[in-house]
Amino acid sequence: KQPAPGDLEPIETASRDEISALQLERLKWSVRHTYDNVAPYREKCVAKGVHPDDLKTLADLAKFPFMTKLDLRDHYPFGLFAVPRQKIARLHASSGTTGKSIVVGYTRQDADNWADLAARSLRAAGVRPGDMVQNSYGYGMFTGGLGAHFGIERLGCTAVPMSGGQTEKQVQQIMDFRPDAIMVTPSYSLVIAEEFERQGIKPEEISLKVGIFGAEPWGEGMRAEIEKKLGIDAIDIYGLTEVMGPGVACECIETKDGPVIWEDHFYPEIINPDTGEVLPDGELGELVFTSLTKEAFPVIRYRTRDLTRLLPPTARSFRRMGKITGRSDDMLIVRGVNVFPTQVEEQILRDNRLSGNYQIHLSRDGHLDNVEIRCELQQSLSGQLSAAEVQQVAKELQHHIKTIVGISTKVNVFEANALPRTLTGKARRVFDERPKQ
Ligand code: ADP
Ligand code: K
Repeated sequence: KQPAPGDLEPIETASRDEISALQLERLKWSVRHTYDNVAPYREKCVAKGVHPDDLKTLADLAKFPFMTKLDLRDHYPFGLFAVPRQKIARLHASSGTTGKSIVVGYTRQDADNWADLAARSLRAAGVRPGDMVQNSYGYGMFTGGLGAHFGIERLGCTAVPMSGGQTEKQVQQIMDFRPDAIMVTPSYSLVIAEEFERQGIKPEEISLKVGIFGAEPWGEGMRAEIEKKLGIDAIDIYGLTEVMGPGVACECIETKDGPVIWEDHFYPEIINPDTGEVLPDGELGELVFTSLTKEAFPVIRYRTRDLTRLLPPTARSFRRMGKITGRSDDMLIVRGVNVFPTQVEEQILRDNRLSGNYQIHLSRDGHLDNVEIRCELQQSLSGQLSAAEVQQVAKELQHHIKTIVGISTKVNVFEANALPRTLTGKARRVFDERPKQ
């Protein structure tokens, strides 16, 4: 499955020297652009005593301050944009560390670059112009749906904007339209696979040849299962809203050895999450990205909180990233959706019939994540409400979490003091019983 000559952009097979030279030139522009136009970042630089003139080599980037999700929250919604709002062609949003979401923006040029990189990712996955691609990532404020969509069109493919859910319809459309590829979260792809099985459709009767999976961690075991059940090659795509969206990195079908980072647009570093010190390639730490071309929402040393390592180039001249082994914060990923426990907590605290004590239990039911919220009534209400009234409290909380946090849950409301309390230290809120990838 080697790419045909002329399929690749010259930079994908350039020498490391050429890549480093391009990175340095773009990095100087990006740091200066951010310093000049994003006041909160400039203030951080001034406090640290660094200036864009101090950036003479790629290694000098280590002198500059980090950006984090907290910065996005503190300057919600548009405070970190480097261009006037009128120059923003599109907005997207993702989970912040509290109830508020974080907002990112793209100029026309940024959106164009994103479509190019999503198209490059599809090509790396073996998709070619003229192929049909069913896009089963959710459309909306999430970057997944539209990010993939514009990449499909940019490559010259036929886009099927199916979005998530409606599993029977997903299957019927694949059988009727005969798409060559699918883009979807790995966990949902297995639900689709099971619907094929249920209908007695064999892998060799399914038109799909390749699937491009991301938004949540998945391992080699899951890859083997997806490939067998759907009769396809399963490819890993990585991205995050703050840095762009899907297509920051993508695996190549000829090697399937970890997502290739599109280093001509994103400069990666791995740091020790405790000290912030830069680690050599190959060592496990926190992945940090600096955007090299973004106009509207440039990021300098953005801490992803994803734990992984940088690997040497193989199928392309760019470096690869290893599997994500975990996160250095408490963000949970539920069916591809990012969730912070504090977002759930906020909804519980809004209801004064509930005490603030709660637990989040995560399990895997078949292939999908299941979330159960356990909470308890206020002391003063304990024993006072009928079963129907308690049921109503649960129903309302479930509704608020669904509409505001964006995940489906099962809510169980207990009597006061039913949940164990810890006398010392932090209460244990999250019980994640999902199998490790
Ligand atoms: P996306 O829609 O691409 O998932 P989000 O901003 O909602 O974007 O979530 C980004 C986070 O999702 C990443 O920081 C990472 O934790 C996780 N993620 C995205 N893609 C992958 C992947 N291929 N493997 C593991 N985790 C992933
Ligand atoms: K995600």
